[in-house]
Amino acid sequence: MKSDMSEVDLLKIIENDRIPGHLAIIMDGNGRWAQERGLPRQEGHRQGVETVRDTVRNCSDIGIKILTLFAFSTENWKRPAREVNYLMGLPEIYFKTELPELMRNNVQVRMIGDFQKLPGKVQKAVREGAEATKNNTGMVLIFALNYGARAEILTAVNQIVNDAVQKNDAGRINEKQFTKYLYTADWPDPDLLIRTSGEKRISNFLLWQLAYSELWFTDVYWPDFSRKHLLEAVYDYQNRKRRFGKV
Ligand code: V0D
Repeated sequence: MKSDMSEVDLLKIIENDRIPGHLAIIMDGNGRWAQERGLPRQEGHRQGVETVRDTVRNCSDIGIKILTLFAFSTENWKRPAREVNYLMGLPEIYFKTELPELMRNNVQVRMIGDFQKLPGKVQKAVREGAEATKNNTGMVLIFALNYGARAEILTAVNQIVNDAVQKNDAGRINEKQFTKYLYTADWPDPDLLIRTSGEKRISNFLLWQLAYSELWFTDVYWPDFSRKHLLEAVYDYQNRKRRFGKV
């Protein structure tokens, strides 16, 4: 089943009880999408927000419980100042247009990443978006913003050391305890990771959490990523056998 995914196929996907509970996406290729059309990179990001809107709706529709979107990495600060500036306006724009539908669809919005180093307007938008949706009980939509997995792991290690020193406790911690120090402490690990735009790398995204996730790559640029591609990825996921290292 590939390019001609029909509504019947969609029903088969949804009736299958293996809908990924947690889907994570690296939304790559906005700049390239724009440049290939002779447009400024910003146009690609603007179009990328439209794809975020469609993807949130589609994921909520098919019963995904947690959707994590990699929106801005700690490396992205190295981009031209104009582009960074444009990106930092997107969370506010997003909530201005999307909040009513997020409420209608019962979506709760959260963020992971180094919050403190984001511009005040981004902090404000995210804080208000999270506050407005905090009682929603449907899909959890997590934006990774100013996020880097190695930094996340190091922050956890430093907190663990701090706690140990404070409690004068040289005991050892296990994996379950470690995960409580990560940004993602409240949620299970991703079942499926999608990366668009042809790169086959993890790029410092959720290194700990992706240990056993299924990975799905597509050459499609993020602005062109549609419901059809989402269903292809989920269909593929449903037909893989996850073993977690067992036989
Ligand atoms: C550009 C493609 C939504 C990826 C999607 C600040 C790169 C569009 C948000 C957003 C970005 C973030 C937090 C939030 C609500 C919305 C966003 C950035 C970039 C970086 F609470 N899209 N989006 N944030 N792009």
